[in-house]
Amino acid sequence: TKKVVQLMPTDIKEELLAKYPPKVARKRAKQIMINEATESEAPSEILANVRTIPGIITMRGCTYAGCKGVIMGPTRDIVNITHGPIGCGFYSWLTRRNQTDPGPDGDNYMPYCFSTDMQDQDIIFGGEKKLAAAIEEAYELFHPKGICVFATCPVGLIGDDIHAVCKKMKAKFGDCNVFAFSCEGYKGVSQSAGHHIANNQVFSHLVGENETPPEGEYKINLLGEYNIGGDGFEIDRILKKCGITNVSTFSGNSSYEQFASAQHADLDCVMCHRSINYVADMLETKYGIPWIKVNFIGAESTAKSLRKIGEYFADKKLIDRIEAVIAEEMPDVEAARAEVLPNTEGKTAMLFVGGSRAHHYQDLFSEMGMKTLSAGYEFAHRDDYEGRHVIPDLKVDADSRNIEEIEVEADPELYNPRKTPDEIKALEDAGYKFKHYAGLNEQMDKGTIVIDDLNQYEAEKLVELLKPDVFCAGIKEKYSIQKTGVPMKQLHSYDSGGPYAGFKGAINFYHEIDRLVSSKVWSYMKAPWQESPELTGTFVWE
Ligand code: CFM
Ligand code: HCA
Repeated sequence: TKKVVQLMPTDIKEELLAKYPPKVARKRAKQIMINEATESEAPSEILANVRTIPGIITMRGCTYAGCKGVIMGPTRDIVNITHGPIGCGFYSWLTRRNQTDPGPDGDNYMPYCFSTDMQDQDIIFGGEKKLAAAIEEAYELFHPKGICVFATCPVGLIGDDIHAVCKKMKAKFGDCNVFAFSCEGYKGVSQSAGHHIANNQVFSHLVGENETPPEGEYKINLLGEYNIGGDGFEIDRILKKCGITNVSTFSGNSSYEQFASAQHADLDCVMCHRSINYVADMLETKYGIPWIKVNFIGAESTAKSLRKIGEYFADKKLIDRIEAVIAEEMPDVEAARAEVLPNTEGKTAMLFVGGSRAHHYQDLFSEMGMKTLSAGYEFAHRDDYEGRHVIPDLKVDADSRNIEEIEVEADPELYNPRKTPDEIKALEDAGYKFKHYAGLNEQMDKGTIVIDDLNQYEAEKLVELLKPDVFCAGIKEKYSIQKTGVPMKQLHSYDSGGPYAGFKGAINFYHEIDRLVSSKVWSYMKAPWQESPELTGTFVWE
C-alpha cells in the first residue's frame, strides 16, 4: 500500500533541519522558505547567493564552469582554451548538450577540447610560456576569429597574468581577437560569478565590433538561451516564421559575428535572466536597447512571449503574423496535451535547477495539470526568487568599451520584497531603476516549499517526505533519486531528449513526462525507508 504522509510545510522544514548542528540549521532555515507562510500574509524573503556551508554536499558548480562551460561553451567559432589541469577542460566540454549548426562552410571548434594541461612544473615555474605556446598553436592550426582563455583555480594561486599573455598574442597576430577571463573556480560562491565575468569580457572585447547592421524589419537579440538539446533551433524556427530577425543569441548556436553585431538589435529578449542580465543592462546603458523578459519554455509562455515582442514593435503586420503562427502551431500542442492529461493531471513535481529553469519549467508542468510541491535554484540571487530587478549603476566609457560596475547587490534592502509602491517610488526618485517581472515565489502556490542551494541530504529527505511523481535536477542528483523509486528527469542536459522549448518542444516534454510518471518500473524499487520506516512514530501514515 502507498504511504500517504500528512505533513504541514512547517513540519517538513523542521524535518529538513533536524539533523543539522544549531549554527548550520540557523543559516539553512533562512534558505528554506515556506512560500507565503500561512501564519503571516506577508511575502516571504529568502537568503540566496551566499557561500555553501563547508561539509554540505551542494549541487552547485564553480565560477569557471559558469564562465567557460555555460556562457562561452556554446560559441562555435571561438577557440576556448582552458589554462589549467586537464580535468577542468574535459569535464566542461560538451556535457551540457549545447548544440550548434555551423552550416556547410562555418567554423566549428566545439568538437575540440583545448587545454594547456597544467603540470607540476608549471605550478612551480609559472605557466605563462605554456599558455602563449598553446595560443600560438591554436592560431597556426585554425586561424580563428577569436581565442578565449579561461583561468582555473591554480592560475589565480600562482599568479599567471593571462590578460597580459593574451594582449601580447593579439598584437602579434593582428587578425585574431585574443582575450581572457579571470574565472578561477574558487571566485564567488557558485557558477553565478562566472556568468558575470563572462558577460563583462564579451561586452568589453567583442560586442560592437561589427559596424554593418544586419537586415531585418524587427531585430531582436535572444539573451540567455543556450541551445541545450536544440531549444534554440526551435525558438529560431518560430521567430523566423513570425518574421522576427534574431541578430544574436547569447550564446546558444552563436558565432563570433553575432556577438560583434549585437548592438544593432532593436530589442533584447531575456530568457535566462540570471546568467545574462549583465549584458542586457550593458546593452541598454550603452546602446539604448531596451530589454524585456521572455520565456519560451511552455506553449502558453511561448505564445505570450511572442505577443510581448509584437507589442513592443506595435506593428500590425507583425502582430497579425504572430497570431497566425500561434493559431497554426497550437492545435498540435493541444492534441498532445489532451493525450497526456489523463495520465499527468494531479501528479506532482519537484524542480531544483540552476538559476531559471526551476521557474520556467513550472509553466510546462502546469500545462500538464501537474503541481510543483517544492522548487529552488542552485545559485540564483534574491531577484530571481522575489521578482524584482535593480539595475546596477553602470558607468560606461564609450570609447574603450570598458565597463566599470558598482555592485548594488551588497545592499539587501534593495531586494526586500515587502517594499510598498511608495518605497519603490522613493528609491526610483533616488536614482535606482527597477524592472518588474515574476520570480519563482510568485509562481508557486501558497504553502509550497522554496529552497535555495538544496543539497544531497535535503533532496533525499524531501523525496522521502513528499514523494513527488517526478524529481527534476542534474546528473549529480539523478541516480540517488532514482534509487528512492522516484523517476528523475534531468532539466540541465535533458538526459538524451529535447528540444523542450517552443511549441514542438512542449509536445516533446508532455510525452517525456507522461512516459516517466506512467511507468510502473519505479514502483518496483524499494527505498531504504520502505524497508525500515524509522519515521513511522513521528508522522501520520495511512
Ligand atoms: Fe540559465 Fe541555463 Fe539555468 Fe544557467 Fe546552468 Fe544550464 Fe541551468 Mo545547468 S544558463 S541559469 S548556469 S538556464 S547550465 S542552460 S541548465 S544550471 S537552470
Ligand atoms: C554547470 C553545467 C550544468 C551541470 C548540470 C548537471 C549543465 O553548472 O557547470 O549537474 O547535470 O547544465 O550542464 O549546470
